[in-house]
Amino acid sequence: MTSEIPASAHLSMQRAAGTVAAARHVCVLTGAGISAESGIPTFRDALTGLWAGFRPEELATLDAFERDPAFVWRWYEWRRELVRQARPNAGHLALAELARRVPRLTLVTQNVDGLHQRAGSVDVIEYHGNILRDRCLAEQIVAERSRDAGGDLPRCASCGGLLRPDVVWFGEMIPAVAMRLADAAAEDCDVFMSVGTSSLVYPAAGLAEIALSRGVAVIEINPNPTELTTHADPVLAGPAGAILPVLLDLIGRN
Ligand code: BV8
Repeated sequence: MTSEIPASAHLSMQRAAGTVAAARHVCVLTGAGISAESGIPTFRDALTGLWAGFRPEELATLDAFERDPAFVWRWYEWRRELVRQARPNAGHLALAELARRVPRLTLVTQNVDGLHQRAGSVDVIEYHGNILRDRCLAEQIVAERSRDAGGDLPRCASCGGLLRPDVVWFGEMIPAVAMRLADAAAEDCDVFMSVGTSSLVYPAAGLAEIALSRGVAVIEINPNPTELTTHADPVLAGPAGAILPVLLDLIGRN
């Protein structure tokens, strides 16, 4: 066990490893916390500097974008640069390896940073989109940037309209396929793991509730208590980058 995991957690870790090792289908939901150790501020920490004082719900919205696209793009370009410089951490890598050790693993992420894919995870369900992709505001499709657009706002190469980041803003629907696949996994899994999320944002946070309603084990990995903590068992209180590799190691010995 690493020093970041208190000795009191050993029993919980063993229980969690046994539950995951015995599962036919593991469903994992990750949030901003799993990317924190890659240097990407968690969603609620991302509002510093120029954007301090804004709540995510105020900035990550279509209204905010339509009101001041340049201001919102500056926030996204700042975050894109952090994502480009980031590397997957031990938590991302452990989940990619775990998928190779259990019969079936569905990975649903609220994160828009693409780090799970860069860690080797496949078929990642990007529940809130991907910050590195552009989407045409008018055509509602992923689009290339026009190279000859003047001004400071990126424009669509095919129609010349405004581009927006290909993420799901507050008040917007989750992409239908992502929603359907994630719901199906929460309905079918034998164990649900909630990793690095405050469990505040819906409908993503509702996935754990589906698993709880079915009576399957819901394991939480988070250094802090969340809305889910009182319902989860076991709760592995610590950073994902420390907990997940140990869990993987214990599973490997099962
Ligand atoms: C919608 C993309 C409706 C953009 C994001 C009930 C049902 C349905 C909707 C609602 C509802 N109640 C309220 C709503 C509305 C809203 C909502 O949930 N609001 C919240 C604030 C109450 N939901 C929506 O608007 C959703 N859409 O409902 O549409 C609709 C219906 C019909 C027709 C049209 C529309 C859309 C929500 C998606 C918003 N987009 N991201 C972008 O990134 O810019 S959400 C955003 O929050 C990120 O994706 C982020 O991942 C996500 C959740 O946050 P967390 O990941 O949990 O991050 P957070 O910072 O909160 O927490 C980090 C955690 O990590 C902490 O717990 C910390 O302790 C932990 N941690 C820190 N370090 C570590 C760690 N853990 C492990 N290891 C570490 N080292």
